[in-house]
Amino acid sequence: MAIKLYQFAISHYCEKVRWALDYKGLNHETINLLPGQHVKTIRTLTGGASSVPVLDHDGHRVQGSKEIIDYLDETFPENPLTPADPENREAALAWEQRLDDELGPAVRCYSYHHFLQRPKVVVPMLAAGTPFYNRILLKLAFSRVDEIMRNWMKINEKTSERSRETMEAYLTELADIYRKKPYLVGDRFSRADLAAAALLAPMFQPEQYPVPWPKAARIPRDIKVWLDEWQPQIQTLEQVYTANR
Ligand SMILES: N[C@@H](CCC(=O)N[C@@H](CS)C(=O)NCC(=O)O)C(=O)O
Repeated sequence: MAIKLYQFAISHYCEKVRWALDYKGLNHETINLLPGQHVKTIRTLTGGASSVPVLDHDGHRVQGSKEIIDYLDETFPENPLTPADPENREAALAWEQRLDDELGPAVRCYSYHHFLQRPKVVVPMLAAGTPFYNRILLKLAFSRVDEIMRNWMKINEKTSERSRETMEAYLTELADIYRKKPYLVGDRFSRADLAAAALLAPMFQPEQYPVPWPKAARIPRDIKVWLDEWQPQIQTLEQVYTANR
C-alpha cells in the first residue's frame, strides 16, 4: 500500500490532511509542490481542478481536504475522525464545511495580505520542502507572484480587513465553546476540532507544521499587534492542537 500526499507545505488545508494521516497512523510520502508550478502536476493527476491537497492511494486519487478525510475514514476506519452517531456526524460535517468555506480563506487572505509585503519572509514559506533553487526563482519573479496570488485569492486592503473580522468572529465563537467543553461535537475529538485547529495553526505557528515560521521580529507589525490582542483565544486553539496532534 502506498499513500502519497501532493501538497504545499504552507497550506493549512494540507495541514488538515497531514494531521488526519498522522492521527490514523498511516505511513505516507509527501510531495511538496511549488505554488504556480503545481498546476501541471495536479491537473495531470486529477484531470480537473488544480488545488491541493490531493491524495493518491495506490493510484486512486482524491482531491480536497474534506473528501480526503471522508475517504480515509471509509478506507481506514481505525481512529475515526467522523462521529458514528448520525446527529454528531452531521454536526461535525457542518462545522468542517463552515470552517473550510469561511475561516480557511479568511486566515489565508489576512496573512498573505501582510506577508506578501515581506518577500524575504514569505518566499521561504511558499517554497518550503522544495529544492533550494525555487527560493531563487520565486525571489526573481516576486512581483509577478505577488500579483497572481492577489488576483487569484482577491487579496487587498479591504478583503484583508473583512477577513480579520471573520477570524475574530470565529475565534470568539470557538473559544467560547472550548471554555465549556473539550470538543466541538460530542465527547471526543473529531474532524470539526481538527479543521478548526489546523486552519488557525498559522496563527500559533506549531513546530510540527513544516514551514520556516518567521522569528517574532520579522512578523508584519499589523499581524503582531493583532496576535497580541487575540492571544487568549488563539491559545485556546493551540491547546486543542497540542492535545490532539
Ligand atoms: N476546500 C479545499 C481548498 C483547497 C485550497 O484552497 N487549496 C489551495 C492552497 S491553500 C490551492 O491549492 N490553490 C491553488 C490552486 O487552486 O491551484 C480543500 O479543503 O482542500
